[in-house]
Amino acid sequence: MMPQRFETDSTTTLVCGFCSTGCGLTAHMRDGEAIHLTPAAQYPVNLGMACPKGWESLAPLAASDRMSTPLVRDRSGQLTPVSWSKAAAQFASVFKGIQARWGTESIACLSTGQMTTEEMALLGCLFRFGMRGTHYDSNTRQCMATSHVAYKQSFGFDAPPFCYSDFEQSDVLVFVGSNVCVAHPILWQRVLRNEKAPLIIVVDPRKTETAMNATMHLPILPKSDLVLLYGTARALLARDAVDSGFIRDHTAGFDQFAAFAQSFTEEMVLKHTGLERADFEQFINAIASGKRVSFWWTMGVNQGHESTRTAQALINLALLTGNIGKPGTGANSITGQCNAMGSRLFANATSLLGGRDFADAAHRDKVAGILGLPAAAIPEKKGFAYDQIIDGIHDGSIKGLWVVATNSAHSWIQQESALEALKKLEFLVVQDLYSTTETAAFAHLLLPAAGWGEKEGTLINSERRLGLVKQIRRAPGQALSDFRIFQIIAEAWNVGPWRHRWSSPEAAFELLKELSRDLPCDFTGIQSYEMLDACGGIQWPWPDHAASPDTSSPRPAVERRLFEDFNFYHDDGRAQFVFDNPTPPPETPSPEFPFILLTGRGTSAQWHTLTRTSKSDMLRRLSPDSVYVEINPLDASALGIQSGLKVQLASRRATVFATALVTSSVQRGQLFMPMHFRETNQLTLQVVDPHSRQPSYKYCAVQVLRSAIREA
Ligand SMILES: Nc1nc2c(c(=O)[nH]1)N[C@H]1C(S)=C(S)[C@@H](COP(=O)(O)OP(=O)(O)OC[C@H]3O[C@@H](n4cnc5c(=O)[nH]c(N)nc54)[C@H](O)[C@@H]3O)O[C@H]1N2
Ligand SMILES: Nc1nc2c(c(=O)[nH]1)N[C@H]1C(S)=C(S)[C@@H](COP(=O)(O)OP(=O)(O)OC[C@H]3O[C@@H](n4cnc5c(=O)[nH]c(N)nc54)[C@H](O)[C@@H]3O)O[C@H]1N2
Ligand code: SF4
Ligand SMILES: [Mo]
Repeated sequence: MMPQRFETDSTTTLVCGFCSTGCGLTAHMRDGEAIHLTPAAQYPVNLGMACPKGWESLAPLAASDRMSTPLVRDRSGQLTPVSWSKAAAQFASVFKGIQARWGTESIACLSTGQMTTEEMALLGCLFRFGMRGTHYDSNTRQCMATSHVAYKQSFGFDAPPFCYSDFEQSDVLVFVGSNVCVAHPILWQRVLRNEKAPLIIVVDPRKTETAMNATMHLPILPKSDLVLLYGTARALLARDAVDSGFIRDHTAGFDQFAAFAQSFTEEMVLKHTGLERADFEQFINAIASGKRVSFWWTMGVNQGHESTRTAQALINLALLTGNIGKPGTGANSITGQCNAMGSRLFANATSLLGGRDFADAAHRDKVAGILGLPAAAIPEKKGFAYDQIIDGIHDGSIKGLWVVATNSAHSWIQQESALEALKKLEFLVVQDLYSTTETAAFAHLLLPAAGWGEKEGTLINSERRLGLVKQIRRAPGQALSDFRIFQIIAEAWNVGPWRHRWSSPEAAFELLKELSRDLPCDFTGIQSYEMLDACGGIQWPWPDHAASPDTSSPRPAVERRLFEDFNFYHDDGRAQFVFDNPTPPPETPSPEFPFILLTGRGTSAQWHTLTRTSKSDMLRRLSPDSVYVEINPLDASALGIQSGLKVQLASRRATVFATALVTSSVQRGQLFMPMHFRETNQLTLQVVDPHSRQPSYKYCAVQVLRSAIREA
């Protein structure tokens, strides 16, 4: 059933379901169904703009490979449609059988940053409290785990401090490992609205679209960021270009950090980063003389073998210079998926709901009280991270896996190992929109999910803004919202009466509000979905006591940043300097594998593993149709390679073929492949950061050869 309240509207606004920018899209309705989308002119995020994916969001919903019934794979490998009651009964009996034979810890779940917060919270409770599953992680591990750990250690809570107007109010913007022009094009539009003629500095081994549009590009050698940032701290200290008052009053660990940074001399920085002295000096000058300096980072930082410390090295620079809590400043991690932030707070995977601690009995009691659970139902430990789940399948300790809204067989690092793991499983359940994903090919049971636009709930964007998604289309056949699927599974499993509190997305939202109460993310002041709708989304925090008692419709300011009072979330109110010695990547180039392979986003029209964006004719026309590898002209000519030629690429894991694209946007000795084609992760090596366990997707050693044979 379509929710009554939107049925008669001719237009309605909802938040985009692709990236974390969280643009508002206006759906133009006819007979209760959206027929067209346009960017919402009044929405405070995108101010009337949208990228091609946003405009084309309806196309993936109409694709011919949408699943319309649950499907069970028979012995011959054929998929047969079954009813929801049969599917749910099989789900419960097979997983319970595995737990009975191999122990409760023998099942695992991999979820996503692409569902609503209500859905991911219900899944986290169902899997961890109801099914007693210990090992539960999600694709936000591939993406945001580093920022999560970095902020938690540095600020005391996982709290990206910025709002998007900081792009417009900064006079020096430093983007590290962030290709905003491609990955967050509407945020780049916000940068272009900055009237201060800002310095825009891009730190990236590649001359990306963003670097080409910047004032300055620092083409550092891959994974030399940590040395660069510590060397920058040393140089700022040497010039006394630091905010001593701020450091004294609001930080901890400065003396140790200042002493540590002394060994990162200019010579060392130049040697490790490959930068010119003049460029490094200009970088220091820009930060030292900037009045409002903001530091932004994305996957070039988060995906690395020492990523947490790299993110914290950026946080340290903001703390050193007092660039935090003021307009146009901040140590700002830009998130990736539409609900990465919801996942960080409420997935119930690595931290207990609301960013709490599984090991803390008081936290468990609090959550149990709100959810109507016996406290004993809440486990005292967190489970395996994604890489440990894959390893657990390999070593036989995990036998059953439930994959929800992620395409592991394509996006996980060192793909062969992931594929081998999926093949080994006794039972794999995949819950997706499509039956044709690389991961679905291994599934024993497939559950058809409604997609974005076919269901209701909230998403949290990069600037902590909760926004509403609405049902503007009917899901095909018997496909159901993930929320409804979790309810059906909870019933089939017979998890107990607590499940009745999760009677609808809106009821779940009330639980989330209670779970957020008195935490830094408190949003108890958001009265309803209607209030979110009316305000154009609301950023956390918005506690109920923040609402002014003398107005009948208390509304928060449209954009708010954190730490304006310079009070951080550690018990002493101070932000912490965190640092560590840099280490080399585990696999470096060798005579046999002389190139470093960089990976990342290719175009604004392509989303991840392409299951959604390849369904739009328009987006396909804006995308390259097969895998390519970018190579520097000098390397290409030494190898006799021209643009358009098929080349053979090999790492110690695999050999693949790709079309060469000769371009000076990559440096000598480096190659770049987009992550959107499955060949890329066949080459990568499973290395994770020790603190966040986020994979290092952007560094491995490969060779490239002219190919004698064309790929079949
Ligand atoms: N069109 C589109 N937009 C997207 C997505 C998509 O799939 N398609 N995905 C969304 C998601 S989930 C995410 S997480 C974001 C990702 O957004 P970004 O992180 O901006 O995108 P990437 O291209 O993965 O990586 C950014 C840059 O890191 C650089 N890099 C590689 N190694 C290093 C290094 O050692 N140091 C430094 N400083 N830089 C390095 C790469 O050259 C690349 O240009 O995009 C979001 N937006
Ligand atoms: N080499 C390399 N690999 C990378 C990266 C890189 O930079 N380089 N980046 C990593 C990053 S940052 C990320 S975030 C991951 C992304 O990796 P994935 O999460 O695997 O990528 P998606 O293609 O977004 O997969 C989402 C799946 O969920 C389905 N889906 C969409 N909406 C819904 C829904 O509402 N319900 C359900 N049930 N299903 C839905 C889609 O059809 C799709 O199959 O990739 C990582 N992999
Ligand atoms: S920038 Fe991101 S949120 Fe905005 S329309 Fe594009 S994909 Fe959607
Ligand atoms: Mo991501």
